[in-house]
Amino acid sequence: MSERLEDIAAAMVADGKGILAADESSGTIKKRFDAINVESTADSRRDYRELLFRSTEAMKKHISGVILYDETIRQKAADGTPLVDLIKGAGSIPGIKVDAGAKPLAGFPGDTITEGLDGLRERLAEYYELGARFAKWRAVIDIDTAKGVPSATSIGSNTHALARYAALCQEAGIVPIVEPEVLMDGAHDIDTCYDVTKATLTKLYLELFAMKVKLEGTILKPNMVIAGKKSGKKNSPEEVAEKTIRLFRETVPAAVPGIAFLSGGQSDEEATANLNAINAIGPHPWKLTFSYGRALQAAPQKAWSGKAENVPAAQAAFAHRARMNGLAALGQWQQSLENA
Ligand code: 5MM
Repeated sequence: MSERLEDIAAAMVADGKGILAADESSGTIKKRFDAINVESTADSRRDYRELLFRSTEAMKKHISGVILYDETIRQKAADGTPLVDLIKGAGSIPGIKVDAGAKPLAGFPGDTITEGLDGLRERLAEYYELGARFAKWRAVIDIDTAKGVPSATSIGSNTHALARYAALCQEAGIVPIVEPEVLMDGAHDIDTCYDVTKATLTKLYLELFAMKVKLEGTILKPNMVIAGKKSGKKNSPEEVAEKTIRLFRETVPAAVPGIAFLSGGQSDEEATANLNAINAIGPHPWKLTFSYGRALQAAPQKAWSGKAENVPAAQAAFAHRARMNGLAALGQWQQSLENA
């Protein structure tokens, strides 16, 4: 495969394909495993991720790349094959989460800042050697309007860090996935989500320009424009699609090859239906696909529940969600296919 950043980025958003976010840090995967009564050990984490990467048909047809955690990029399958080789063997691209997580932003209660820039140049060089051709950095922007969250300082410092990360990735021959996640957890309405996401994306592209990042060699991983979960409001896929696309047309340059959404706690089918509605109102200047963690993995995790005899059922559940989202990335999903 070509090593040019723009070619890697184009392959990450190839037609009908999207990204599997399997980069849960140790604390997050423990939470996921607790929910299915599985002890989180290096071996159980390996077994679970191995079953995903060995879902060959789904990987080949619908998964363009996999975001890994530091532990996973170094792990070997039970038969000794490096997990990275399983991913490459399925025609998919290995990627790596390089941020060190969101920490409280000093002086701004309720805001966070994502850390991890120190030593990043050296870590990227090592990850390149280990096979990573793209990376991910997630900035977390919460919404709590009564408390003045997010502050302009939070948006400014998080987007500045994203731009510094992106520039270092490109220097290392690695495509940066730029993820400014405006959380869907709050009590806000869809228009507040629109306004905060607009402020965030506007500042993000100013920072990326200032840092001389080549947009053709980047992928944006944003939230959809949607009401917060605690608002109790459910927006129709058509409203989510209309507002999300209107916002991107105002803020995301056409030079960006692709936008790969996070699912953010939406249900599996909601995340698929919303992505489908977004693509159904195209054409758009960028590819629009998925980079889902929970919305791709909740079903296979439940089906697996830590038992070797459940591996085929878990792989079938993963293949189903990958196919549904692959169709949604083309605007060809229908509700009736969910039960087929
Ligand atoms: C898979 O979850 C990722 C890792 O999160 P932690 O660092 O907290 O363990 C997360 O960054 C994920 O890639 C994105 O948020 C998208 O995942 P969802 O589940 O929102 O689609």
